[in-house]
Amino acid sequence: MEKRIIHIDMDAFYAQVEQYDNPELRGKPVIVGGRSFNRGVVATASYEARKYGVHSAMPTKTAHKLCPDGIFVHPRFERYKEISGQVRDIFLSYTDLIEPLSLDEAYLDITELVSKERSSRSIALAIQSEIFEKTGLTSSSGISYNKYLAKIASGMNKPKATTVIDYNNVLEILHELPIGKFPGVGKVTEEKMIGMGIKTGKDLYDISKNDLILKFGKRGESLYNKARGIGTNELTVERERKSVGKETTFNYDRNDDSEILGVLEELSAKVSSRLLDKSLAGKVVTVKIKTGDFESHSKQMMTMDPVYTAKDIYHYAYNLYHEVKEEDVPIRLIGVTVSALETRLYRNMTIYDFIM
Ligand code: DCP
Ligand code: MG
Repeated sequence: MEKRIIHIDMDAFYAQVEQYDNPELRGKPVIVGGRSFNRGVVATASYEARKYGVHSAMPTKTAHKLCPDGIFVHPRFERYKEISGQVRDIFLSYTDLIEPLSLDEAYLDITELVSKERSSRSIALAIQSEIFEKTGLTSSSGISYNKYLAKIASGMNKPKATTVIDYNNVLEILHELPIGKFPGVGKVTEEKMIGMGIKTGKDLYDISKNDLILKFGKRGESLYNKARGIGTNELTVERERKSVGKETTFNYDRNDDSEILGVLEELSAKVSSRLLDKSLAGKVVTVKIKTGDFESHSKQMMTMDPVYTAKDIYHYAYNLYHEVKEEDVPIRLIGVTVSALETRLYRNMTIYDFIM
C-alpha cells in the first residue's frame, strides 16, 4: 500500500537556536562548534555563514579563514535537546508513528491522516508552522512514498521549504541528483563513485544491477533500487524496545573472577554497540548469573546518567557482579542488560567529548 512519509529537518539547527536566543546574532554569520582553534570542528553554520563556504565538520581553523567576521559560538546541547523535545511533542500531537534520526530530524508516517480534504503537503505545512509558533524556528520538510525519498526532498529546497517527490517527478529528480546526496552514500563511497564516473543519479541508473553488486558488494542492490525510487517505507518506532542485553553460557562452570570479568567486559561492549546502532541509552544496568546448579540471581542499579558506552556499562556491571557472585560458587551463565531506555539524540558526541 502506498504510504505518505514526511521527513522534517530543522534549518541550521544549532545556529538558528543561538540566533533565536540572542537576537543580536540574527542575520549574522554564526558558526557553532568547538572553539579550540587547532582542534575544534564546526557543528553547523547559519545560512549567512554558509555563503562563505563554512559547513558542518569543517575544522574551526578553516572556518576562521573563510569567514573572519564569523561569530563563533559554543554549542549548548541541553538547550537543543529541550527544543528537540518541544518539536517532538508537536509531532506526537499528529501521530505516534515517529522515527527520530537525530536532535533535529525525524520521519513521520502520516498515511492515516491524509484525506480528500487534507493533503500530505497541507499536513506538513501545518506541522512546520506549529513548530515556528511554538519554538520560533524554521524547518524544512520532504514528503514522499518512502523514507529515503522524503529525506532527499527535505534537503532539496532548504531553508523553510516543503517539497514533494512523487511518481511523476521521482526519476527526473533522482537523475539530476549529485551522487553524494543519495542517503547512504558517504564521503568515501562518493569519492569512489566519482572516480568511476558516477556523478549523478542518472549515471547510477545506467549501471546494471550485476555491475553494482560486483563493485559495491551487498550494497549494490540497494544502490540499484535507490536510483529507481525504490526504498523502505516502514518506520522504526523505537519506543517498543524495552532493553538491550547480551548473555553467554560457558562450556564449563567458571569461578575465576578475572576470567568472568573479561567476558563481562566483552558483553558490555556488545550491548554498547547495539545501543549505539540504535541511538539509545539506558538508566538501569542489570547483571544476571546462573550458578552451576541452575539457580538464577540478578542485581540491578540505576545509573547517574543514561549509559551507552562500553566503559560506563562495564563500570556498573563490574560492581553488580561483585554483589551478585558468591565466592566459591561457580557459574555457568552471565549476562548484562541495559534498560529504561531513551533515544539518545546527540550527534557526533565523540567530537564534543574530546574537542571543546
Ligand atoms: N551536526 C553536528 N555535526 C555534523 C552535522 C550536524 O554536530 N557533522 C549537528 C549540528 C546541526 C544538527 O546536528 O545543527 C543538525 O544537522 P543537520 O545536518 O540537519 O544540519 P543543520 O540543521 O545545521 O542544517 P540544515 O539541516 O539546514 O542543512
Ligand atoms: Mg537540519
